[in-house]
Amino acid sequence: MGRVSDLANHFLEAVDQAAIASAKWRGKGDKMAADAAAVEAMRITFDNVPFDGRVAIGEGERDEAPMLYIGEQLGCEIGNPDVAAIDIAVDPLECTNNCADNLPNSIAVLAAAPRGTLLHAPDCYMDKIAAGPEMEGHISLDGGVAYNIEQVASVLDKPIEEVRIIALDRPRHNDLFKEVKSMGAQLHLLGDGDISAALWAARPEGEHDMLLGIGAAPEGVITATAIRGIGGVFEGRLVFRSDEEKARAKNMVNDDLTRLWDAKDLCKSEDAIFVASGVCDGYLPGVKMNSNGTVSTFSEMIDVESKQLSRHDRIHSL
Ligand code: VTB
Repeated sequence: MGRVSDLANHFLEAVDQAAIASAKWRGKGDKMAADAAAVEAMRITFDNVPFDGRVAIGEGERDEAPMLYIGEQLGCEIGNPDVAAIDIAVDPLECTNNCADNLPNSIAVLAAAPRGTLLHAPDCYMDKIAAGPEMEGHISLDGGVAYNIEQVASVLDKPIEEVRIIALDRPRHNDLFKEVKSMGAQLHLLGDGDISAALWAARPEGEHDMLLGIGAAPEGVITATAIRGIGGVFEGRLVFRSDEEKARAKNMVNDDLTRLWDAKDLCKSEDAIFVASGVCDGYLPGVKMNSNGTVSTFSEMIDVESKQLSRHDRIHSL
């Protein structure tokens, strides 16, 4: 039985191909076409991967998505008991809006882990907190905004005025913004892309100390996998916009509707991989179309077990 990490290069290829396909749609104002191109490129790549794969988090339910729908089987060894049975949480184009408008931080991204070890997160919101390894055991969503900011200041030994919070720029965060400002901490607002933002907050070279606020739940699972690998804090709690959303979630997470999930609850295995490839410059450099007809991609891989983060600059011939 193989391990997920044995297939790491295939996963890298899948995100690189998705990035290349969607990059052709940068700045054309058509986010649906950009997303569809990424999905198709990723789907084709998976067809040749020697694994028994399944989409745990994808483009939606089967009737909403022609490809990479939840439960879809992937790979060229489906059902073979001698190969690894793997679940994939995929966002073929994270920040579709930004790709359509050629703005920063659009990435093709996925997490892979043994079958059954990634939470089948419902398509709802998630309240999130993320920060670097030094904050482990010192912050929690349950602590509240003021407590968490004070803890960052205390653990990182700096004044509250220098604590840097990143959050999605959404009206639903107005109370959060008021609280951060009333404490005197720095607030950095982000149009889209809270996977990148959480990783900035968790990494020492990032320009933010903590991510706070509500984003999409499926992306929370992908983020949790990455943070398990690089170390740091990630917690999330599902947020529902309607009773219908809540009822759908109940089928997926049983009675855990109000549960506080940490990174190890969302990605339960050490044998997990996170890969991302830049589409538009930002968290990662975007795809470059070279003058000789080749294409350069810039991706990153995080291996949860070895705790290795590696950068991959690759040249593809079309
Ligand atoms: C956020 C953002 C993502 O979804 O999670 C968002 O980080 C959900 O929030 O990049 P809104 O409904 O307010 O946009 C994305 O935009 C796409 O996954």
